Amino acid sequence: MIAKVRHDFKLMKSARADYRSDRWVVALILKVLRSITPPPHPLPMLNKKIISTLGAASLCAGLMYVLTPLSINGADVAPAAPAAPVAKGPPLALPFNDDFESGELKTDIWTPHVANGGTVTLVQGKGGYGKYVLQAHLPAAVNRSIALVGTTRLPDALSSHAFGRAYVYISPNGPPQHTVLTYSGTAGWPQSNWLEVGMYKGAVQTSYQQQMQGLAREARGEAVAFGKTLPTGKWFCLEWEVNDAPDSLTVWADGEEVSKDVFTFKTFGNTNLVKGFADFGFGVRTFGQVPDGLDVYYDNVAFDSKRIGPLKSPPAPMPATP
Ligand SMILES: [Ca+2]
Repeated sequence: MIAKVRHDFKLMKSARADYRSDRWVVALILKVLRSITPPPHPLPMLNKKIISTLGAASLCAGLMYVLTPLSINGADVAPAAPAAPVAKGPPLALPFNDDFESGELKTDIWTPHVANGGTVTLVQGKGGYGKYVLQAHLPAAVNRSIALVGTTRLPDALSSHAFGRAYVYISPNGPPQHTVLTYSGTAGWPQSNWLEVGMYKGAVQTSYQQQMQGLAREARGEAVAFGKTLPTGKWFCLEWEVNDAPDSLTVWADGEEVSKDVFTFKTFGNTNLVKGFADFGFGVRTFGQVPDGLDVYYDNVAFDSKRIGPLKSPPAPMPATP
């Protein structure tokens, strides 16, 4: 019961809910004021000011609603990043694993999706496994930066049901707004449909995102769920299971289940919403700003048709910075 109340409270706190609620309240206040202040009124000028102020606020809210991308707390329907050459090649063999020991991003597999100062690079000296890990970096105080990579070389065996595993280090912590870590969906991200592992105020936020190109505005949007807190400041094993029948997502952190949800989207139901996993991506993307910047490191990013599980040896800790 308590968990249900906390879950509902988080949903109510979502930007979309707050925003729509604000618009409804402003409209209601305007209606009441107009009904109780028929002309002539003892204080016509005062009421005129109140009504004109609220009217202006309502107009601004309306304009914001029109001009703001459809999903305030979720995916931006506008193109999120300059188009990069899409990595092409035959479907990847399973199980697939990238330990990044190539020292350079394998651009025949991974297509960078970066924008607004976000960067994706292979770096050394951060612990994990071997020499290299992938660093997805968002700069401080920049709006809506993106540092993701994706591959469209998923084999057909993963089209309706897939598992992923990655070693992840989040530094310094989960930002207060919706933050993306992985997506699994149709080709063409961000104008696609996908199941997402993300964060919200440091806890897991998973979602189904229906943003496929060509969809009507009312057919776009998201269904969101919340889970337990993710570790920060340490390497941990992140695992996820995505399923298109029903559309569901389970997430584990160091073997502990931190979220498990089935997504029902508007009137579209909860099965075959994605319509085939063909594009997988990871890194970090946030909506809003991160005051101190944000780094999410990855190593041994893997996917398969069955649960992969942790590696036999633990990752090396990240050395302390002098
Ligand atoms: Ca490595």
